[in-house]
Amino acid sequence: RKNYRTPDEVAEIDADEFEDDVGQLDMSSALPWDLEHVSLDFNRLPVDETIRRSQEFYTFMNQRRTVRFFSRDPVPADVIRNIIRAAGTAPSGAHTEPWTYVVVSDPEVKRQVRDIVEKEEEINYTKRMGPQWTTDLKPLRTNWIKEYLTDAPYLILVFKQLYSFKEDGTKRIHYYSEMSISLACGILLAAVHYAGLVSLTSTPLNCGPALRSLLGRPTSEKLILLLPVGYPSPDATVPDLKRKPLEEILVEI
Ligand code: IYR
Repeated sequence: RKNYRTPDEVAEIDADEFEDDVGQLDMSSALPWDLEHVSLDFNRLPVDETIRRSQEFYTFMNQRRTVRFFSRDPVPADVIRNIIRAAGTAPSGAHTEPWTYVVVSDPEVKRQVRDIVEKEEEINYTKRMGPQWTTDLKPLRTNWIKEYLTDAPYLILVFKQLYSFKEDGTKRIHYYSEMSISLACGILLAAVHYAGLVSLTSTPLNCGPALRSLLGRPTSEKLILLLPVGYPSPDATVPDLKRKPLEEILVEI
């Protein structure tokens, strides 16, 4: 077998994931060669029910808001586990499932996460982000004080696995891991919303390595999303944002 990739093969792999491991290609696929294909379990709905559901789901998802003010009220751990199960149903390149979800409820660890994030975010806001970015953000009234990181009963930290290892110890390439993890994050947000909880999609700049070490994750994993999850505080406010109408986001050809 050739130990190089054809241009077409290279084009199939995200540039940021194409590593210099072509010499390590081996014939053992990550999934079994003789993987069985079974009948699809599919329940076809009457078309009027499909129309109704599509409207209902849109209306429901349109009620989702990013929330920055959390109640300290507890949430059953099984709810969070089910939400993670739902995120884990996302499609992934070559079914590599390139994700690790770290759920933090320990108050001391939440405090340490908050310390790391606030320290970096203060530098972000005052030095790294620059005047254009901070000006663009002003209407959202964010700053580097992150009370939600200790108020919310759970922090979900989503890590992307850049690669993993097969049973025989060889490296398993994770194709399209960035897209796969993004899809999983979308499902995660929908699952939180469906469970009647709120979240805040936060991507703390420059905190990845420190949070990865704090949580004992390997260097093959990269922090993608930090999601406080819980109930909103009773006096929570949100910016009065409007979403683009369909005409602005849809092109029908
Ligand atoms: N990460 C910072 C800043 C921030 C950036 C964007 I783009 C936002 O939409 C919101 C905040 C923070 O969490 O405050």
